Amino acid sequence: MKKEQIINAFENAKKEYQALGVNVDEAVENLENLSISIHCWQADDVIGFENPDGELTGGIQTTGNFPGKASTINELRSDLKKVFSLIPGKHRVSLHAIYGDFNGEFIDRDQIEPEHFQSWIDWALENDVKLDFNSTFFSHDKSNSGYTLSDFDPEIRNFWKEHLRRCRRIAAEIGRQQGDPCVHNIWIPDGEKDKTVSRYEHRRLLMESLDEVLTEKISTEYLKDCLECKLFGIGSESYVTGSHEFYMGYTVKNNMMLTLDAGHFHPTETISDKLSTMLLFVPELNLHVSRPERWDSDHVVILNDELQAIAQEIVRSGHMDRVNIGLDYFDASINRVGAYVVGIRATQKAMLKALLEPTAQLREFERQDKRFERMAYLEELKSMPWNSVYNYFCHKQGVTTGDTYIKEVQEYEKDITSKRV
Ligand code: RNT
Ligand code: ZN
Repeated sequence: MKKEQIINAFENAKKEYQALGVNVDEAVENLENLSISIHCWQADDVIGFENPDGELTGGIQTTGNFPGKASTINELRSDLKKVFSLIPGKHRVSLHAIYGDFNGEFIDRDQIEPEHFQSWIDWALENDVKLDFNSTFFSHDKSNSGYTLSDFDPEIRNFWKEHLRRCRRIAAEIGRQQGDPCVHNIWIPDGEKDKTVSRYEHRRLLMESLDEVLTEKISTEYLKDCLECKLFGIGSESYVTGSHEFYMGYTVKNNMMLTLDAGHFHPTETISDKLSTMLLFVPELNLHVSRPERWDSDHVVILNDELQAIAQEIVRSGHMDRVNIGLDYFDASINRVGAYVVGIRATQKAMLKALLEPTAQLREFERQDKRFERMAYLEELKSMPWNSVYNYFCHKQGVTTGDTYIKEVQEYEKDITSKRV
C-alpha cells in the first residue's frame, strides 16, 4: 500500500470515529503500549532443547508435519526475529523450561539453573524484548504416572517441587536482569483417563506441594507466578487435579495471579465472561489466548467472536494493566512463522477494535435503559473502518501493511525454513 493511501484512509476513518466520540490517537497509543507475550513453542511443536528426540506428553498434542520447524536455538531465534519484523509493537517472548541453552548436554529438570537461560536473557536485551517463563511439568519420565506435584509418591513430588523452585529462581533472575517482572506460568497436567477415586487426596497433595514451594517469597518486582487451570486433556479426560475451582480457590486464597486459557473449559464455555469476575478477586490475570475447535485443540488464533469478546472485556473493565495477554497455540500443519503472524495480528486487531469503542456512550445508553440504541451502535461498530487504523499503526511502526506479510512469510519459507532437514 502506498503511503498516501494509508494516511488518507486513516484520516477518513478518524473522522468517522470522531463523530462517535472516539479518540483514535489515544486508541493507537494504547495499542502501541500493548505487549503480547509470544509463546516460543509454536516454532517447534513444543519439543524444546532438553531432549530433541523427546515426545510431547501431558495430554497436549500437535498434529501435522509441515516441513521447516525450528530444531536448534538459533533457528528458533531466527524465526522469532522474522515474526517480530512482521508485527508492529514491542512484545515479549514466553519460554518454557525445556528451551534452555543446554549446549548439547542433558540437564534434568531438577538441575536447571539461571545460567542455562543467560543466552536468552542476552538475546532478549539485544532484541529489545522482555521474557516470560513457564515451568515444564510434561514430556518427562517422572510424569509417566500422569501425576507430578500431586503424585502419591513423595519422591516424584520432591523432584517436581525442586523443578518448580528452580523455575521460580530462573524467572526471578530474568526479571531482575530485564528490569521488568517475568511472568512465570505454572501449568500442571496431572490427571487421569478414567474414573478417579482419590480426587480429594490428589488435590490436597497438589495444594501442599504448591504451598511448600511458594512460601519462598520472591519480590513481584522480579517475578509474577501464575497458575493455569484445565478441565481435561488427552489421556486425562476424566480427572484433572488442577481444575478451575482448584486454582480459583488457590489464587483467591493466596492473592495470586490466575491464568485463563481459552481452551480449558467445557466446549461451549468461554473465558471472556470470567474476566470481570476474576479481576475482582485476584491481583492480575494471565491469558492464554488460544482457539479451541471442539476441544482444547490449540488452533491458531483468528479474529473470531470470542477473541473479540475477550478484548472487549479487557478494555471495558478499565484494567488493561492487570491483564497479561499471552498466546498459546501450536499448529504443526501449516507454515509455523505464518501461524505466529496471523495469531499475533488477530490479537492486536481485536484489541484495537475494542479500544475504538465509544464505551462511555454505550454505558450511558445502559443507564438510560436504551437497549435498542446500545444494540444498534454495537452493530454499527462492527463495520467501522478499524482496519485503516490498523494499517496506519503498522505504517507508523515501520511494519508492512495489509497482506504483504504473506509474501514475506513465503519468501522466508523458500529461503530458510524449507531448506531445513
Ligand atoms: C496445556 C496448557 C499449557 C501448554 C503450554 C505448552 O493445556 O495450555 O499452557 O499449552 O504450557
Ligand atoms: Zn495454556
